[in-house]
Amino acid sequence: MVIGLLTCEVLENEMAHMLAHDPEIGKVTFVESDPAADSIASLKELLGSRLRILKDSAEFLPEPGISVEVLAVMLRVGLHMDKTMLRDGVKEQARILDDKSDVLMLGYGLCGNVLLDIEKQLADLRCPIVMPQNEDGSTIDDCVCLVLGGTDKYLEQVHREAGTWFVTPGWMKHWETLLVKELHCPDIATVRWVFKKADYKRVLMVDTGIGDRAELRAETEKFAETFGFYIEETRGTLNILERAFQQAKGLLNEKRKERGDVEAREIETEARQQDKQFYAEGGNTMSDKIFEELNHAVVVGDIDAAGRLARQGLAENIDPLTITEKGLIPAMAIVSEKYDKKEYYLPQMLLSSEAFYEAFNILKSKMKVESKGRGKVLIGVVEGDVHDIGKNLVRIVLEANGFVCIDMGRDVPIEDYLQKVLEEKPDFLMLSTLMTPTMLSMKRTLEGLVEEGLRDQVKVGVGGGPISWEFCKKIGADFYGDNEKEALKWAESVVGK
Ligand code: B12
Repeated sequence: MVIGLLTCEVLENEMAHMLAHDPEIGKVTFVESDPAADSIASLKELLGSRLRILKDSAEFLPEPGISVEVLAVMLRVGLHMDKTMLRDGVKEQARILDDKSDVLMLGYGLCGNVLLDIEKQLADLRCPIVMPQNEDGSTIDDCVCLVLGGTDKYLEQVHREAGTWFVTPGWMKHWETLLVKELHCPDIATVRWVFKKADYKRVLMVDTGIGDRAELRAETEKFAETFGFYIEETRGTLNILERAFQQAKGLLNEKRKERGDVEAREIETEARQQDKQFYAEGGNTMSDKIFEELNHAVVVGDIDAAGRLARQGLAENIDPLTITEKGLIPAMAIVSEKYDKKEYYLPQMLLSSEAFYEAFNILKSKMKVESKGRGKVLIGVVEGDVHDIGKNLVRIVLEANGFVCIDMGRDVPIEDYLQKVLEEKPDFLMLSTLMTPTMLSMKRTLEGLVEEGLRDQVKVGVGGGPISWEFCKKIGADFYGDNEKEALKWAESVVGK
């Protein structure tokens, strides 16, 4: 009987090691694809005649007389950069493998909750699905968590130093693809700049004991030197991966006994509400040259021009609020749209944000707004997480629309939020996180507010890739927003437009 194994290429070394050292596996068939090329080479060495290579999984036929056979497909690591691509890629390949297998193992974690409920979404498949899990039975967060040994170990490390780049053989091999190609950074200097912006300091080498340790260390040293990080090492584990594979084999045995089709269940549809046209279109017809040029400067990320044009506008006695409304807000809407359409990537987004603030800070100093503006917002990324691009975008849009924002930054300890709520008495507390392990910090911040008797004083909004309305309600927050426009819409509805 057949275990269909669908895995990300970042785990190729771990998978190859696991398959090669399991004596129960009679045959491993690898479907040839770009990402699989290297693993095939190392598997050939490890598996010898137990390895078979096919061009297409459609050609696969199980070999008679073999009790455990593996049909493996590897997907490229670059899918991680785009939520829809990753979800669709995994779903599509799982469906193909389902046809040829008895049990499916997904060599993936929640990956920022992109694969949360994937079993439900694939409920119509014949095969039961197994994914690597923490000891408590929850799905593992991601490949880093998998080799570290669980969410607790991940949190321990990010709380020690949030600005950590985790290194496994897979991450080390693919860092250039991920950081240069997929993030669309033109060169290493831009990657260095992205890391610097996020305050990265440490590279943590996770040694699982497989592969060539000296080679991994040498590569890690090169990486650390390139980006000016210090290196630490920690012991990793393959236990979680192996446990999942044992579970898949267990299910194979059960199936062998039962042999019967899995009842088809309804596929749960994605219910993400797409925001409609939000920004007023009429406001975008720029007659004034300064507005037009300022918009252009922000869109192309020309920091100097943005500052110069803001000053020029003030010198021509144009109201700073009008300059913001006509020269900056439409620009950020364009940037956001370009990002959604994949015309822009992170470096461009960061540059446009900087150009925005260059102009906005000049204008802000001349604005006659009440000290609280339309409302006071305390905003930050939760403890343990340094992903801050999304939070910055939310802040920009709120500030540009007259809200006063106190930016707490990233990796912010819970006590700091509580202290600031007490001191500043904001109308809103907006919390962001991009990683599933640090969703716990979000929950704890809400608990802290309740414990300190501060919960009723402030409306709490939450957001970031893995967050959902369900989670928002579970932790007792008031609002969840999928993007900066929703955040603004909510804040406006609370304060009354
Ligand atoms: C860019 C990025 C990075 C950059 C971060 C640069 C920076 N300054 O932020 C770099 C390359 C440095 C990086 C590092 C790492 N990353 Co990273 N990264 C990403 C990536 C590709 C995009 C995130 C992003 O900026 N998106 C663009 C912004 C505009 O979107 P956004 O953040 O979602 O924000 C919008 C909404 O969510 C919402 N929103 C956000 N906050 C809030 C708040 C409120 C209140 C509201 C209402 C709305 C709201 O509005 C925003 C604007 O529209 C994601 C994958 C993905 N597609 O999300 C992975 C991802 C987050 N990273 C991931 C990982 C694993 C890592 C590393 C651990 C890798 C490693 N080997 O070390 C490290 C992190 C270490 C650490 N300690 O934090 C995983 C996390 C998995 C998990 N465990 O949950 C992800 C999900 C990739 C994946 N699919 O596996 N990363």
